[in-house]
Amino acid sequence: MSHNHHQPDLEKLRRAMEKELSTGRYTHTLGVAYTAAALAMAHNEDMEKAMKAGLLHDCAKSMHGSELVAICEKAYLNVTAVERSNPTALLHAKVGAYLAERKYGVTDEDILNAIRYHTTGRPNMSRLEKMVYIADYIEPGRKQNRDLDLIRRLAYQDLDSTMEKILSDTLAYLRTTEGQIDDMTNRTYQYYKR
Ligand code: DGI
Ligand code: FE
Ligand code: FE
Repeated sequence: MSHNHHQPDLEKLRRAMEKELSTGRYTHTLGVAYTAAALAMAHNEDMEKAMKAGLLHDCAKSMHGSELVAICEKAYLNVTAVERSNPTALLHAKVGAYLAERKYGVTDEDILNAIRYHTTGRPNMSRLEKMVYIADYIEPGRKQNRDLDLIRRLAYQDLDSTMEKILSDTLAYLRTTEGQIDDMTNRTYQYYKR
């Protein structure tokens, strides 16, 4: 079969997300998928994998915190105290990776990790993981984040310094909120800090 037989696959995932997510979250999802694809073009990486990860990255985002915790317990996925304190922010990524595999049939471990680590990042990320993490932050629908124009330009030039900047800004933002900082977020920043 031709190389294009992957396309219906993407179209199927897009329709599934349109059904699953709120209008606003679906619009964000398309923004992340196309931004991840553009980053893949700029960095000579696999565009289709970037689209797939982008389309699925928030697939668990419409679930309630209690539901996210219940899925983790049922699937024997470890839930830390910090994750339990803010499941919507911190568990939708872990559960999203689980659903991407079990419900949406993704087998590629790099795509699953890009979904799993899209909120906190992790040390020594793959290029796909970094592109999805970054696309989530810079997609065209994002307007609040500081220095977005600078970060958007940097993203097409240097993935690692973009990670450093986003993590530094995210940690600064989190310190102004009630939210507990996940140890993984700190570790990712330490890793990418020059
Ligand atoms: O799902 P999105 O809203 O598209 O974006 P996201 O998955 O990157 O992040 C959801 C939120 O999680 C976002 O406001 C940033 C926040 N976040 C990132 N790291 C941490 C965190 N929140 C807490 N409490 N602790 C963290 O370490
Ligand atoms: Fe998310
Ligand atoms: Fe997102």
